[in-house]
Amino acid sequence: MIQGTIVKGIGGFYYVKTADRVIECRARGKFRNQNIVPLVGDKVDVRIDGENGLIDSIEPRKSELKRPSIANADQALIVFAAAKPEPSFSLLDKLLVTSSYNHINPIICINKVEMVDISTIQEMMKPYKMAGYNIIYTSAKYDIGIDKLKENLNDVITVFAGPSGVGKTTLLNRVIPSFNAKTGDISKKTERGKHTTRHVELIELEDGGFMADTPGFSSLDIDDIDRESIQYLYPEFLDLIGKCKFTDCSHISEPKCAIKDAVENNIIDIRRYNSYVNMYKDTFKLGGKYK
Ligand SMILES: Nc1nc2c(ncn2[C@@H]2O[C@H](COP(=O)(O)OP(=O)(O)O)[C@@H](O)[C@H]2O)c(=O)[nH]1
Ligand SMILES: [Mg+2]
Ligand SMILES: [Zn+2]
Repeated sequence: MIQGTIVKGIGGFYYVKTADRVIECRARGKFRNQNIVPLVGDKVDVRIDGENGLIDSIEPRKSELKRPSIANADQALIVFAAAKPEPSFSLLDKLLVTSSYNHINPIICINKVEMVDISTIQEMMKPYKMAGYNIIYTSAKYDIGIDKLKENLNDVITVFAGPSGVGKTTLLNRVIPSFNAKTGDISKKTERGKHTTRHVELIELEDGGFMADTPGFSSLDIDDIDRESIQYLYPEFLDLIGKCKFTDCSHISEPKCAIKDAVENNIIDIRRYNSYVNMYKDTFKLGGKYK
């Protein structure tokens, strides 16, 4: 039996990357009987049978995304452009919250940095730096920050997130030069349809680890998040939760709220706090859950 990671699945065949090669595999019948569908990203045990293999067991998944369909993603590289298109901070916050909720570590990547004055970009990203997020500044076009980005991708499975046109495919081509994916023009807004039909593939990085080749998906498909859980998905809140006057404080309108105090004292950025309030209030429109 050898161990490997499923890097591609097409028509009942699974391609499993082992230490030294990729093996074409079928899955054992028992999975179908148990209603288990092997996913790209699954860590599996393979029984070798001549040239081919048979997937014998699947390790429990650390994370699971539905769209793109991928197991065990460790990280989400959340890409926005410094300009063209202008970043949407509400979408950024949503992607941060949903990736953390799915136990996927978020990294923020601001691409196209050559288009905007660096001090303007840093000011723009200050709330996220204060919150403790890992932020990488890149220009895929001018090869800025690519080495730093690569360092952050070693040994783990990374998926892209972010709107289309920000440079995800261009970054992927920079990080893995042997992989030649098509970049799109901002004007082409046909991407969604394409993504839902295509197969996810994991591309191996030079120094170990994998990147999913899915192009722009602008929301991670998630299970519903309870209203009370949202606060735990804002990392800069964590030390203060439980220190409000009311133990079940929602940090919206209660008196003596530790979170609101921190906002007053510029320890928590007001933009992030407002984003929390919006997300919290949105759950009332959505029947109690954030979707
Ligand atoms: N100015 C500039 N343009 C870039 C940069 N990275 C990508 N682009 C351009 O942005 C457009 C969208 O890139 P693409 O990689 O297809 O974006 P995706 O939709 O996120 O995959 C293309 O025309 C790229 O050439 C960059 O760092 N600077
Ligand atoms: Mg793309
Ligand atoms: Zn509070």
